[in-house]
Amino acid sequence: MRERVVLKWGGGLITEKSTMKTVRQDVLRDLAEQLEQCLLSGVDVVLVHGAGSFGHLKAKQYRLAEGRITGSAPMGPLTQDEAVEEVRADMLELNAHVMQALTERDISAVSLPPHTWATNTGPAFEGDLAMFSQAPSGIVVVTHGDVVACHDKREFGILSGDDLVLRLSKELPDVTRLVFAMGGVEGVLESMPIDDQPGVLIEALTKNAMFDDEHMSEMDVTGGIGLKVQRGFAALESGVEVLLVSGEEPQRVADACLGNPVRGTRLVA
Ligand code: IP8
Repeated sequence: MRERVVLKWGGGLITEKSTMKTVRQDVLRDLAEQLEQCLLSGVDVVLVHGAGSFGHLKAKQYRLAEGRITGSAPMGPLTQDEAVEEVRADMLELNAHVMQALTERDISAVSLPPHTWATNTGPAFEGDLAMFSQAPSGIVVVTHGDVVACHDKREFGILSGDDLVLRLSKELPDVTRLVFAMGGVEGVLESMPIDDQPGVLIEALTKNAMFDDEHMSEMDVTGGIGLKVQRGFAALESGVEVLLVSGEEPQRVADACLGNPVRGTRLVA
């Protein structure tokens, strides 16, 4: 039985976060090459990607994480319903870039966008995860953060890729590792980078340790690094190794996925 890794490509890594719908093609190409290495080394990968500037900016403007809002002043030229449709379409467009990068490395992959199979938000979202383990070995199943329907009065909400990776890590058979590939940092930092000083990397992070919970709430509708750490500890408790590494430095994502020594943050019990 091949081992399986759940890998998240952060939205802030694969897109220019503050410029609407801008893909970092060179980063995508490099990440796809590292993913290919994992497959060739006998490790199956379930890939989840974030939204970056294809999701957060519009979702923020139209307050989609809060669900249906009635009686407020217009939030822009679109209605909330139109914004839901546009963000879903934008996420499909980003997903198409991800799939294209995989195809260019001859990686066979299948995409399962959450608005077609998941409802409700947070770690207890509903949806059949069995589909993710039914793909033959060597095929990468891909999903992503999305706007999903909710069963309560919110009607819709944002399902983060960080909630998807937790549930996939816990519920799919044979998952040994959960790897978060991030942009702009080498892992979890003790304190904010100041001027040209990079900030101090925490190599082993315990649950109660303090860290720099950088969250660009003016841009992000989900939880930033704090959410990754929280979901990471929940995955660790079910016996999965959890690493947070830079997706911008050569080889680190592949090393993390393959269990090789790597610079980054490892969560420890
Ligand atoms: O970037 C957010 O997913 P995340 C999804 O994985 C949207 O938290 C549509 C903003």
